[in-house]
Amino acid sequence: MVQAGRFITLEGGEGAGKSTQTGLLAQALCDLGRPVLRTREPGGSPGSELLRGILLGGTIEWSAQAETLLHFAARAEHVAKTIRPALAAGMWVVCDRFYDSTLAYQGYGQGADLDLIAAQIGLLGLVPDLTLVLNVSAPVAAERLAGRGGASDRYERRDADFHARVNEGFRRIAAADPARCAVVDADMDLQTVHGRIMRAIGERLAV
Ligand code: T5A
Repeated sequence: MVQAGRFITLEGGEGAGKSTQTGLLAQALCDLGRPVLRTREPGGSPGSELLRGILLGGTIEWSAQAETLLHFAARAEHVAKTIRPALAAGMWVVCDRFYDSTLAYQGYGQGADLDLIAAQIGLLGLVPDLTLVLNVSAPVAAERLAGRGGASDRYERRDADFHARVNEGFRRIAAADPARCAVVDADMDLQTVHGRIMRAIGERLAV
């Protein structure tokens, strides 16, 4: 019989180091002999990657409600085509961002109706087993993003007040659901943060 898979999401503001930590976590789980699927949002399936291009690029300033629904359209496709089949096959799915990002960015950041987002989450019908919320201070995040270089996307170009609201949103989300969310201090070096993530996984999921 195929064992049930696990669904782990990583969340946080810009420069928190989610993408890097998603990679380290996926590798560590592989090393422990788990079948792992690493994925990301927006994206993670062909249709969702198409919507990612629309959401991150371009010059259209969507209404907060339209932007919320575009993220959920991408997510519905990602869940149906990638995440659910992997979980059904017993895989550990490690996902860089999920619905908490819509709550934080479109809800707390852009002012979209939080009840509308909650309704979309309900329709999705998939809750992560564990959400790691990476918490980084603004100066450290700014230094990392400057060090990384490259072109900024539509969200990174928003002002400091927007990013402060997003970070406050993540704090509220984690505080409201401590059974699902583990807050990880992400200001330290890569391996220290990775160690904290592995400790949180060990405490909350049987690895
Ligand atoms: N979005 C997404 C919404 O608005 N609503 C939604 O519903 C969803 C799903 C996605 C954007 O879409 C928005 C949020 C985002 O703005 P993205 O390109 O996927 O865009 O961007 P991010 O998710 O923000 O990912 P980034 O790659 O830009 O940032 P990360 O993942 O936080 O950081 P990472 O790992 O790339 O690291 C950044 C740099 O810092 C270094 C890394 O090497 C890299 O150079 N670094 C560290 N350096 C020192 N010490 C550490 N501990 C470090 N960790 C990382």
